[in-house]
Amino acid sequence: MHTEERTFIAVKPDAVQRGLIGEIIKRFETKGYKVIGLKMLRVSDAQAKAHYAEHEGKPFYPRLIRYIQSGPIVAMVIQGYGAVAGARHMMGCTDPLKADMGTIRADFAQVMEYNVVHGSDSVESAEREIAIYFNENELFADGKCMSELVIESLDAD
Ligand code: IDP
Ligand code: MG
Repeated sequence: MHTEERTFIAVKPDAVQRGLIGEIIKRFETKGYKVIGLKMLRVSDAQAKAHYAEHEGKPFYPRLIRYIQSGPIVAMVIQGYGAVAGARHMMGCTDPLKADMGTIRADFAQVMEYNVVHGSDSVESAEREIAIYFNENELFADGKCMSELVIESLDAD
């Protein structure tokens, strides 16, 4: 049986500051992924540490923690078929200089220290990262599609 995946996406502080929230969300929505969770927040010390635990000890780690806490982020969970790899493909690789043209990082960023967007790199990371930022009751995966809603409301009359 085919099942949809969900993945954690963050519009990073530089992109929020530059007014790119809508542009970035739009990319994922127009691809067809469903936004099932969305919030703006300041990343706490504990969240930053948990999110980037795999990078602790690397030379860029202190700067990365400062970056993710340098202003509010927009955290979201999106859902769709192959959404983890699909979203990563749409983001482009970590270094915007090497990202394929047309990807979010190639189109909106110059350097990897400010690469505008985060996306989980596996289904396991996605579930771990979602839990850092969202409670399950903040996710809305069971929404009916528009045509169902229209039929329901027309039938109700
Ligand atoms: P990803 O965001 O493409 O998954 P990761 O290797 O998980 O890339 O690194 C997390 C974030 O840390 C990157 O998005 C980038 O902002 C930053 N970063 C990664 N590698 C470097 C580096 O070599 N120098 C500076 N910043 C880096
Ligand atoms: Mg990563």
